[in-house]
Amino acid sequence: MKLYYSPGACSLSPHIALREAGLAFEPVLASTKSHKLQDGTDYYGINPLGYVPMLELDDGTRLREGPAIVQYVADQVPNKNLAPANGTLSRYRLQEWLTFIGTEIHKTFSPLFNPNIADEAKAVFKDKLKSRYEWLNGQLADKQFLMGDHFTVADGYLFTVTNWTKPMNIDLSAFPNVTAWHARVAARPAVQEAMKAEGLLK
Ligand SMILES: N[C@@H](CCC(=O)N[C@@H](CS)C(=O)NCC(=O)O)C(=O)O
Repeated sequence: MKLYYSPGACSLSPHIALREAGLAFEPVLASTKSHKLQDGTDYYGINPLGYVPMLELDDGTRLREGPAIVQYVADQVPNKNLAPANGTLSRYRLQEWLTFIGTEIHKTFSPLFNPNIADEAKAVFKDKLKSRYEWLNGQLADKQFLMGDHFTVADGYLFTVTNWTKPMNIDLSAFPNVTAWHARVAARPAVQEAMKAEGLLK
């Protein structure tokens, strides 16, 4: 398999999932700025939407959208409990989390990276993010991970986007359950490996 990724982008989520799963894959850097691979290949020719992540399976099938990719990865290794079994209520709970992270957190961060958006507008998105982290802080009060005692691909996704609070100067110190959860996820060997491979950690 090939994972098209850009360092520190939302593709870190499937990158973490693949390493947690222990599956063999080739990371292929597709810059979110130049939309080119390192050998100069135009990434739009591979993914017409131009964004990462994208997973290419061994038979050449291409899968887009982070929440779909991480569930595909989790389902390859059911014994690792990276996602509850399909058809169970817990699986819908995981999808509830992945959708929340994608639409309420990930896509609220995205305008903050856009140099053409005014600071006043960015402040609105930052306030929305704070309200979502306040909700998460309550949800994580009595849990090790989003789904309970086990790490799932939802934790890898939330970890990835929560990393962006640092460059965006969003202070999470009012949300101690979130910061404790973030440190718990950061300490996982697979997460450390993924971060190192992307040059985010020494
Ligand atoms: N809907 C996509 C969005 C992916 C996305 O926002 N990717 C960003 C990086 S976090 C990207 O590649 N941006 C560059 C671009 O859109 O050209 C998903 O959830 O996988």
